[in-house]
Amino acid sequence: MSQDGGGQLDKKGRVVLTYGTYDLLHFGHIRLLKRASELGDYLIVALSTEEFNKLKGKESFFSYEVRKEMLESIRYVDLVIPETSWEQKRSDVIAHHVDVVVMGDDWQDNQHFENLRDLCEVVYLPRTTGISTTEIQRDIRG
Ligand code: C2G
Repeated sequence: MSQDGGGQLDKKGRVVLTYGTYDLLHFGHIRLLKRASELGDYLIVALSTEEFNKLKGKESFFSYEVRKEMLESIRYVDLVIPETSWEQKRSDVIAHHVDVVVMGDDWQDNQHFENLRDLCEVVYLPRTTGISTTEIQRDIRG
């Protein structure tokens, strides 16, 4: 159980945090979120804003608000917060009393996440093969 500042046991229990753009939501995203939620009691998704997507070299089809609305409708997701910078991860982990940060293994050993290991666990889960936002966009364009 994670502790809040007042020493009260946090009612959320074990807190999980993950990051992503989650554009054109698909079953690869859903399977990641399901598995991430199974690692704790409360799942937070830090959702990339359109400005941050630019820093990642991405441009999402759906706006931040629509992507947030879709994530909030998923039973595995308890809270959606904005991801606006690479540097916010440490403060996110501290502010939300995160016990484990989870990402798909395309991020395996990435320093943005490895640097969190003094604060919380870091877990990489196998990506779902055969599906990606990029492939969907390519297939729709024909
Ligand atoms: N994912 C997956 N299987 C897929 C596609 C995506 O498991 N077929 C996972 C990714 O590994 C990631 C999450 O779903 O953990 C969200 O994927 P993206 O929206 O592509 O996230 P990304 O752009 O990698 O953003 O600060 C970190 C970044 O914001 C991560």
